[in-house]
Amino acid sequence: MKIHATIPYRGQRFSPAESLQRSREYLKYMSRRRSLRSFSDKPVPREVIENIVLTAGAAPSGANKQPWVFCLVSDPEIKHKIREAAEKEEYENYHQRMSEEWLRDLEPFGTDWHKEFLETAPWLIVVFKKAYDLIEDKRHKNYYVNESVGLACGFLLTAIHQAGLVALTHTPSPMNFLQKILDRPENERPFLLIPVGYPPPDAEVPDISRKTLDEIAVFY
Ligand code: IYR
Repeated sequence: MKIHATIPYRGQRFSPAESLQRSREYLKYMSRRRSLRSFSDKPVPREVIENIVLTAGAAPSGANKQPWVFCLVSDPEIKHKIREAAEKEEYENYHQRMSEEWLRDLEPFGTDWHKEFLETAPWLIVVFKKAYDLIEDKRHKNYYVNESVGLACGFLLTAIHQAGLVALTHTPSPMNFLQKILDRPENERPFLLIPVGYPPPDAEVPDISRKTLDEIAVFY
């Protein structure tokens, strides 16, 4: 068994006072991140998207298997196909598959089956999880795949915010149409569909609040 060689840790080091200051600033900065359901069609340079994806790829993963693939769609024809397929599923969801309670919970957000943003946003990032690796037709195990890919998506969202872009974590359901349209192999399963772009000039977001520390934290 070969053990990894080690290298010095390159993270920055701070005093407790600096940590306090930095944590406050980051909280303020991240608190302004919001999901948007409309996008400007202003182009986003490809290298910005590349950097965002590489940031996502820096997330931790089970046994460092990095069980993710990011499909980056700017082709209008493919976006159109994705929109059509997503709206078909969402129409069924809103008209019969979602429970009364679910529809009531969503009512304040004013969502419906129309997904215009899937064509307006200059980029669609379609995140796939690799249930297992396929190397030369041989299956290799991946571990904690949902946790790992969820973490990568978190990194992705912070990188999107940092670049002054906005996104929506969209989950059309079921979403196996993405595997077909993007011609992905059978070990890859769609995880999230994330339109990315600049916010439109007149962007509005729901006036919602976040839970307090008391509601989300328990100290022991
Ligand atoms: N996937 C549907 C419904 C939907 C579900 C939840 I939970 C949301 O937070 C938002 C929407 C849609 O995208 O409209």
